[in-house]
Amino acid sequence: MLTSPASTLRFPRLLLTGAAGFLGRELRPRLKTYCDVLRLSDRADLGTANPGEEIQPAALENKAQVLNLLTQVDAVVHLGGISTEQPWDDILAGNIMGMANLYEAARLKGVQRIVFASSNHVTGFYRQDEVVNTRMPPKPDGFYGLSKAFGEDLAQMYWDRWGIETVSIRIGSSTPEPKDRRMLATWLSHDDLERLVVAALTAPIVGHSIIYGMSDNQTTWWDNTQAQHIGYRPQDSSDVFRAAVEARQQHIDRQDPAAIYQGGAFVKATPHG
Ligand code: NAI
Ligand code: 15L
Repeated sequence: MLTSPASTLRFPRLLLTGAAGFLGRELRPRLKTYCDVLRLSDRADLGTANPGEEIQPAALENKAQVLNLLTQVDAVVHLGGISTEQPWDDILAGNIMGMANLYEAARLKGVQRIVFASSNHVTGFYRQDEVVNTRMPPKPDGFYGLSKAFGEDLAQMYWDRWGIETVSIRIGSSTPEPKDRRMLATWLSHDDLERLVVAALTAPIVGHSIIYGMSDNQTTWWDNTQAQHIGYRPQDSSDVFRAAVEARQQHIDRQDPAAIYQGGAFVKATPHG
């Protein structure tokens, strides 16, 4: 948790999808600071509601459930969906139908701002010796990354046609610490994740903006110059972990696609492992 909140703005009601997941559990107490009521949703168990929380289970592919979910909501932080390379049917349900249901419900219910957890795997087939900016064409490294590219395009269409604003955050690797050499470039601390999500919720005008979710890491493959209007200033860096990570992983196989491409092991992941 941040010692002082990243914004003084308060929303009457925020919706957090994917709230039972890894990042959802991390953001649940943090987002409560920025709203009167935090509506939590997932298809997995969310436990009991704390003060100021309401729990509303939903399957993202269920249009009626998602329509109900968006009732009387001021903004959405959308983390729900498949988060790794999985069989296509699961990705189709959670990330394709789920996104379409979410945005159509937002249109029907008058929700004006969505923060979409996209992924660095939208551009996972760029090489680790390239620096990618947010205007360069996608190069998804699998069906998962492809589904996130679809999500970003859907968000763009709902901005152009219906004026619903989105910040698509291409999250790198948001873990307590960077686990390997790749993550020295892709790491996003949980405190910086909070800063970024709050900046995306509160920036005055965003249209549809894309930003990479990374901390202030010395090594970086991503250029957020085109997203400065979001006002995100990372405060953490993977560099404090560098010596320990390099000591743990001294050898890199330079012929391995996982070491060549930004998506790492995702570039060779199959839905079956
Ligand atoms: P996670 O897999 O732990 O959480 C996703 C949640 O979505 C789960 O609780 C799951 O039950 C729920 N979900 C999946 N399919 C659903 C469906 N059809 N209907 C309703 N709920 C469904 O993933 P994590 O790590 O918490 O990531 C959250 C989001 O951020 C995901 O969208 C992921 O793609 C994205 N992201 C995360 C990164 C990370 O470093 N953790 C990196 C890049 C993107
Ligand atoms: C993602 O998109 C995944 O959701 C997450 O589990 C991490 O593996 C991350 O990318 C990554 O690239 O490290």
